[in-house]
Amino acid sequence: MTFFGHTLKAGLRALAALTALAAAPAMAQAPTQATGTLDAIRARGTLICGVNTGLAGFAQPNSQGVWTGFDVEYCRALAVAIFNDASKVRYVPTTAQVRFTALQSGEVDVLFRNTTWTLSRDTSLGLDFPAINFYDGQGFMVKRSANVASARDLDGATICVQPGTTTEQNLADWARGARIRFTPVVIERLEDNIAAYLAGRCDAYTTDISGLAATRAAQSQPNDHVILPEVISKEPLGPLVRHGDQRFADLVRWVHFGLITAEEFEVTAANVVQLSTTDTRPDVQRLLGRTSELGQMLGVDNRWMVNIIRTTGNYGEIFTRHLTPIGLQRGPNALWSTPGGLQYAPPFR
Ligand SMILES: N[C@@H](CCC(=O)N[C@@H](CS)C(=O)NCC(=O)O)C(=O)O
Repeated sequence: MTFFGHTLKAGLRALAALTALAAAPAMAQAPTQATGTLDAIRARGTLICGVNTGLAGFAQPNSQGVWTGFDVEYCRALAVAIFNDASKVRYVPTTAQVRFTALQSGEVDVLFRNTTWTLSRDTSLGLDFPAINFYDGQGFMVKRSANVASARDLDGATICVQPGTTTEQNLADWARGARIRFTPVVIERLEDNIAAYLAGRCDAYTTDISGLAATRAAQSQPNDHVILPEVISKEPLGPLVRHGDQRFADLVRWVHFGLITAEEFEVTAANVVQLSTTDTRPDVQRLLGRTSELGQMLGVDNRWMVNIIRTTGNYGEIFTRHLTPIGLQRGPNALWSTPGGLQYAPPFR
């Protein structure tokens, strides 16, 4: 099976046991819980979105401090659903280790931050994963000058890895299975991790392939770095909300499904306003709120999807704008109707 043009090794464990996460702090009572997250966001006038600390293509502030990227588009889409205004978002950078606490404590309303859905996270953190918006897998990056063609050649290597991630456990599991000895160099901050890899403190850097692609693209000479062909885990990435607020979870989930459905029906940023009055396909009329009150069922305006798509574009447009430039292919993130594609949305009805 191919996966981003890489080989997904059969038989590798899908859901790694996350010993570090099992010891996560108890859920704090989120201040927004009493009235519901959506009401709290409306009362505040701003959506607070937890993102990563800066990953090209996913979430990164530009020189003017404006955040852009795939994850950022999801925050903007959600703000459009709630306020019809993509600027009503405050971005809070979170490291791998603090992200869950930030959501549990109510410091952020939602996380759009390359977070892998696992059983232990789903059950032990007081949080929920409403959707999978990016199917990923863990890989390795090495310097081209090292002349390493396969992860099998990493026997005896030092490998940089970020703590509080699925990455750490996957690495240990994979090495055991492949009978590879390695020395982990565990560094908390993303930028320090990358600096250590670049300075030669580690022979390889391991994380989600998306993170490797983002880091590689951000280098002055991306071609000096090679992402090895092995994909050693499944990393289904998606947003996270607090457990127990189903209304808000539904909204986050259906914003994602709306972006997918718009791509499926070829509704784009350029044509959505026109199609919202002229398209005769019943599915499109419902999606765009012409013959349905689906928005109202979620607690937002019935034209929510028109407003979102004209602002962010559909899923495919978001992918092309932010992830194609960092070298990622659609792979499993193609629509289900395309060979190998897994992105699928239930009906808008
Ligand atoms: N998907 C994995 C890894 C996520 C992760 O945090 N990856 C690192 C390396 S790409 C990252 O995003 N760091 C960003 C940061 O700490 O700001 C998980 O959920 O544990």
